Amino acid sequence: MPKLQALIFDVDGTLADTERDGHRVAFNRAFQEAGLDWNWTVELYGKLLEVTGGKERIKFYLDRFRTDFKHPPNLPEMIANLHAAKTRHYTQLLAEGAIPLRPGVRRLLESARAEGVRLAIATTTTPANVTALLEHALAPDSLSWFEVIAAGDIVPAKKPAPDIYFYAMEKMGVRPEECMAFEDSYNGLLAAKAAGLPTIITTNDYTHDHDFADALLVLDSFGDLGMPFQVLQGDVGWTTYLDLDLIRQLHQRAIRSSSVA
Ligand code: XBP
Ligand code: MG
Repeated sequence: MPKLQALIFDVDGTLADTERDGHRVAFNRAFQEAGLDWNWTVELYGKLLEVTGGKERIKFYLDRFRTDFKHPPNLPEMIANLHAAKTRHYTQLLAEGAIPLRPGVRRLLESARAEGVRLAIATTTTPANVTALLEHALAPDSLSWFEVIAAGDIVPAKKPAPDIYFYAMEKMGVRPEECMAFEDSYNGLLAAKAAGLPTIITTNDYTHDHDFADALLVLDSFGDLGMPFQVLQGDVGWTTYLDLDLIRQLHQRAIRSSSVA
């Protein structure tokens, strides 16, 4: 039976609640700086999250919500410039310590390292954003904790396409049945499942009502000592936080029931 070798983590919404107070704020700062009257409220941003990737999200906003906006001849360049400014604002916010890791994330990553379980990242966000989050919220040297950081435009098709997971697994030389994926959203779950990975979901304010029927387990957080998780779907017995023992149990269960490719 395949053994669990690697944990592959999504970033936004999974390692940290970056969307509402991080990405959204950074987009708005970039729009303001460019003299645009675009303002992404907390509620509107929830709808925009339907599309992953910042550049793709700006395009989606114009197509769906700003049909009045007269496209300049160089729209892709305009979007790329706005997005570069947004990345600058976002990484600045992280450098100021605006976004902490979610409960249990540090504990889980540290225990995986201690036990020699391999780690990787598979995210649609820009690589600079991952670096900023890890260095400021986890540890200055924590980029090196991850064997592969698969991020952003490294693959042309973003989540829900499985490509970013295929990329990470290929770089690590592991098979899907040797991994566990961690996601927070429907698009993320679609990507991981299409890559054949058993997936554990940790929900947040933007994603708690997504369809997670295909997930192995759905939690409201990874939980921690003194900060138990709520189990929204799945069976964990008496466990109150996600640790490697529970992940291994769930992995074996998934393999046995052949619910993964
Ligand atoms: C994350 C995203 C990202 C960020 C913005 O999705 O959708 O687009 O919101 O990042 P996931 P960029 O958590 O599924 O990876 O602006 O750098 O693209
Ligand atoms: Mg996510």
